[in-house]
Amino acid sequence: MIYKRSSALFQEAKRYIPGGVNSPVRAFKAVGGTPIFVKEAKGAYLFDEDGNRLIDYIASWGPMILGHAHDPVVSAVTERARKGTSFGMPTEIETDLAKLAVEMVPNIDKIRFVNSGTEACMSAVRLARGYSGKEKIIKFAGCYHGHADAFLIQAGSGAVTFGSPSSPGVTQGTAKDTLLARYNDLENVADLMKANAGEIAAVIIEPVAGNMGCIPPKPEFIEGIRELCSQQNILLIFDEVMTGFRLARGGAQEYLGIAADILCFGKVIGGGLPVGAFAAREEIMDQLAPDGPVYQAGTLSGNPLAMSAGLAMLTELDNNPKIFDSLEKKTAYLHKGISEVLENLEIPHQINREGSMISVHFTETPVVDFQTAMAGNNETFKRYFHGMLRQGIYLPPSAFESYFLNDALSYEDLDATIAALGKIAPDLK
Ligand code: KE4
Repeated sequence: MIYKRSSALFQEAKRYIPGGVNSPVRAFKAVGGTPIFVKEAKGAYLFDEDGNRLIDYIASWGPMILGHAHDPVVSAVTERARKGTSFGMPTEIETDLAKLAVEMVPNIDKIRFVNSGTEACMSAVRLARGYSGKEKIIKFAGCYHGHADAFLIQAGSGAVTFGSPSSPGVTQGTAKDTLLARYNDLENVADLMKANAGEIAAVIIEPVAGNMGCIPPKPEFIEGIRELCSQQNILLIFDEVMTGFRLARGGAQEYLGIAADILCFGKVIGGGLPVGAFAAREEIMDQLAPDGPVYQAGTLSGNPLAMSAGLAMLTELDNNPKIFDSLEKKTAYLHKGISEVLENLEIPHQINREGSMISVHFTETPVVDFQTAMAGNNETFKRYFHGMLRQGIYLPPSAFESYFLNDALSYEDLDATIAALGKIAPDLK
């Protein structure tokens, strides 16, 4: 593997773009080295600027669930672009995508499109506060809901505490309204609710966490939160930016069999173009401007070009519901293969998997929350990441990310991935 051109492009990018990237996780800070610049992609393969072909396990961090440059999506976008890309006026295609999403996702009557998962989650929290008249929210350490101020909060000292800003620029004023809980610890959530009775507008959670690596909810955890929220008149927000249209046709609500009050989407719903969305039952969504008092807006929200990609993507998924099972089977196959290689070499590891989300952690301890995810051996992870990259396998460049399989991956690709691990695993001991 040579990365000469990627390295040169990265140097030039750093002259004009902070850190040389438009999103920090792409910069390889967690694993070292310089990021790979992609020239193009098709199906399960990335083709980088140095002519290397890489088997892709991030799928643009989720959106490319059917593989890159999926023909029906490409044709829809190409055709639509010829008619104009954005008008700042309503178009029929927005209603077409809204109707399909409402059909596919349980417990929602209406949906509002925005331009990213961050916007979706940020708007969902404002809506929850506006609808309930309460100001505090509970989020979970290690869960990521985008870079809005209310979410960039780390736990202070102690197990149950008010958050403190985890980024300069986030004010104490904002932080005081974000309470932090531990994922998979229901008692912790109940304690927080008790200590802030009557003040909590919503709990926002990744129903299957993907930003600490993949962390499945323990049995009864999400159900328990659902019950607590219902008993205490707190809205439950499922951040389904990752899980939506990936874990099942109806996302995590269908997969887990639990109803949330407000849903956030991103990634897959845009088919690779910038689309986020938030949705709920009518009495909540009708609080939104222009009919309701809760303001939310966006110049490019629902633009027909992005809608055409999202509509093509969701139509493909809706017409081929077997894809969810196919993806789950491929992920289970990969899980088994990786586990066998690492077991045989007695390399301490945990593999977390839920549907087509999976992650590998180099630690003896089960990874069930942010703290146990942090305990993973990052030096081993770095060797794992770069070893696999040299073998032509592109994994997420951080131990705190989930892999996202795409259905263009063949079993030969999965075998090649497992064989690559077999080659580099002795270096991980
Ligand atoms: P965006 O604003 O990046 O579209 O979505 C924010 C977001 C919200 N909720 C969840 C559960 C998410 O995973 C994300 C974004 N995911 C990261 C990957 N961990 C995006 C990659 C990046 O930041 O470049």
